[in-house]
Amino acid sequence: VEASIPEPQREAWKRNQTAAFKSSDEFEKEVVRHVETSLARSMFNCDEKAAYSATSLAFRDRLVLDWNKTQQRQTYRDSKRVYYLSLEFLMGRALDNAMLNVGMKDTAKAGLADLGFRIEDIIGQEHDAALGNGGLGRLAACFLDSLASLDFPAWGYGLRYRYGIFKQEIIDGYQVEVPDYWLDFNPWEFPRHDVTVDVQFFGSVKKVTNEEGKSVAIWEGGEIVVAVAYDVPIPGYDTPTTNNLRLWSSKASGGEFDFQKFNSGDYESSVAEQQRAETISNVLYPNDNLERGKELRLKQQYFWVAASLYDIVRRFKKSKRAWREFPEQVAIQLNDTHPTLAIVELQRILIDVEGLEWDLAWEIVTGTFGYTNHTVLPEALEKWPVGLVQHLLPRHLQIIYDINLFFLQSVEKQFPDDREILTRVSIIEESQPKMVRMAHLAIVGSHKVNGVAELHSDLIKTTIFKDFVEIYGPDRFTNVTNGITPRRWLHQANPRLSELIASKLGSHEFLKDLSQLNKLEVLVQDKDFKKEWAEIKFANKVRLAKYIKETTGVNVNPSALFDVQVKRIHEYKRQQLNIFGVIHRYLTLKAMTPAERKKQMPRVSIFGGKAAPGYWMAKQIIHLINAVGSVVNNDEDIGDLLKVLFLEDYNVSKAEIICPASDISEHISTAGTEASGTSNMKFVLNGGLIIGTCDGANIEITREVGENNIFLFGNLAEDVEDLRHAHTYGSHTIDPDLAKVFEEIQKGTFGSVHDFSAMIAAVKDHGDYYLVSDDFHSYIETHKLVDEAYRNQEEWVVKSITAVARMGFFSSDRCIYEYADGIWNVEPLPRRD
Ligand code: 73E
Repeated sequence: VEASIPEPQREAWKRNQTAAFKSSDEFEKEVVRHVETSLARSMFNCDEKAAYSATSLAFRDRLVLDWNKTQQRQTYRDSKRVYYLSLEFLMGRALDNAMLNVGMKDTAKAGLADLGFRIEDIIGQEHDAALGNGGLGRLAACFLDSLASLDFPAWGYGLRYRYGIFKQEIIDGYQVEVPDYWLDFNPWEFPRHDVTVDVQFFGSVKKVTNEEGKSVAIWEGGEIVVAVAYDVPIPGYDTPTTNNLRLWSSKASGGEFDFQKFNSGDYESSVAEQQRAETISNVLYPNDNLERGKELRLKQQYFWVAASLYDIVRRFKKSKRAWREFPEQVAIQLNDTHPTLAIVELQRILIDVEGLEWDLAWEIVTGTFGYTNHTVLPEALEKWPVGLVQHLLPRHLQIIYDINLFFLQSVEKQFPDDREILTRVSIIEESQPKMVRMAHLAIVGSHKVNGVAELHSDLIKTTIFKDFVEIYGPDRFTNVTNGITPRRWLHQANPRLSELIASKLGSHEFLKDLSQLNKLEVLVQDKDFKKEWAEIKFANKVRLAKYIKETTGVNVNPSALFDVQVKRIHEYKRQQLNIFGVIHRYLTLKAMTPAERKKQMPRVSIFGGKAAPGYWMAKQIIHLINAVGSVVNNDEDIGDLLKVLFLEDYNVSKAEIICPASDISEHISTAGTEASGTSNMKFVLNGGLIIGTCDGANIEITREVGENNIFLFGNLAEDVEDLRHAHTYGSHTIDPDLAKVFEEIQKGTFGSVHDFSAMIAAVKDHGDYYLVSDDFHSYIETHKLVDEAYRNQEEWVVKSITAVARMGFFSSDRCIYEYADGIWNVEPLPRRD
């Protein structure tokens, strides 16, 4: 349909084109206009929420102009695009980010002040967009920021959950989950009621012979759920490129409800059908590093994958190119195995709908997809019962079996004498019930598989995917070490540090080329610079102390050493090791004379993070932290020497306050379990040092910042297996200091002996799978080194500056260049003025 305006009328359009505001006066005009028209309010009822809404709408208008132009340019140039498929996008707040990325925060600040508002209060009104659990979802958000900032033609595809990750409340020391209804007022999304896709579920497959005598499959019957697109503009930093994040929402195919059923008196069933359809995009599964195999989760996956692929294929077909060119125009990255059905869906579209031959279709499919693995934890590896897939997606199961057949045939040819390898690599696990192994399907259907840090990428090649390295050779496997966007995690979260750096480097260019931070290193001798550096850290700690006071009522001394562990609660991340260490510190302090105590370094131990609602042990860990806090924080012998806090509802916007305020942060997973970690990078980039194990990206952080600027401890990944074996089959002795900690807990010092007994038993009686006891001694000793190092403030600041100067590698911009080069084969598409 021709919708474009005819030539003679275009002059009028050009004359009337919307212009973005350029001054604070123009910005104010826009805000007032939005208050008065979009919100139908006036200066007599404009609260902070309304001012936030109007400010966001003013910025949204700006973004939309750039967004439209970017999309027009990308369509016109028709170069290769990247599609990032992720079930999670942990975006956090958008307004502050939009203001900074378009370079208009100062303008807005002045304008808002003139209208009677403080910009921080306005920014603080926004509800986080929390469509993710943790690192995997936040990584997707950082990648979107980098893709736009580097001018790549790229789209994100995800689900528009009505409920994001739950809000955490702590009641009597226990986690309580409250639904996160975040869509009340969301100015950042554009419903596209005209962009819909019908997604089919259930039904059956019929084989028929077509006119050419070819047997073709017809998938028929079942039910249709409609996917509606909601688009979110993603502004790049210091560039007009504004990319698109498309989130799908589900609705019943009958529209509001089925009128026929309604008229025939079957009102209830028509409403029920609508509700069933809407359920699909209703809620984010709150599990991090855990797959529970729920049917609705598989429905979510297919719904989102089918809608996204339909959209991508539709866009490709507009270019009228030959199908073989598809991989030259389209790169699709699978963020973990969650979107693996996309491989099967594209094969289905090509053979069943477009009539391509299997081999050509399969070449196109494998040329298109890349797969990122994020975890080796067995409980997180996705498997779906064959019966469930058969029921929900009968045609897809057939295609999976065919993919597997051709794959196993080729493996058999390659290794004719090895029957075992076929069982090991098969996409179908011959268990009771049979399962589809999604990681195997993802590897077979992609041209590149990558891990997210060097150790992790090596581990997958030598453990879970070892056979596939034999089959495909090492080149199919690669590493892209994770990164973070310096725009949000330095410039936005720590404006004073960002400005100090900019003043020394002469510009803000480092925000687009983080390697420039290395020019700071010569300044470690500059007294004034060091003083200012330390002052900024202190000011950030004062800000956090104020937040702690407001939210917990506890006074903390900002001069104390702030020790932070904020991340999802998981046994492998070992918050239990941390809290046992805190108890050890408490007991040590209690055993001292007042004179000895005076010589100790004051500590504030800060915890935060959510436990999956069904993860009982993680919830007990939260409970113990809170229980220890209420004893220690009220102990007069201890005073400021030790405070223990659990900060409720850790999320992206809270991380922006917490990261800049840490002196030391903890990244202490059992070696070989944390694929990368990304908060380690955020803390170091903000001038905090870290205590960590030789795991994930900690190892590369050490390589970059130098061993003197990080506190490493604990057993190495290569020794874990033997240690575990020894726990189970040898004699298992518990570290004596840890044993004392256990005794104290069991005495009831922190209440609830019963509640905490399982945590102790996991170490003492159940094989200490996470090596808490093995690492306890070196953990405690390393904390002593931290205390000692912190006494020498002069030296500490040198370490802090040196580490920041060497963090350039961990920008997510570097990741995007590596993906673009090594996996996607795409180039940026900057504006040509
Ligand atoms: O080490 C982190 C990594 O930094 C890893 O645990 C996390 O991904 C981060 C980004 O690469 C991760 N999350 C999940 N798997 N790995 C996961 C699995 C299932 C559901 C939700 C999240």
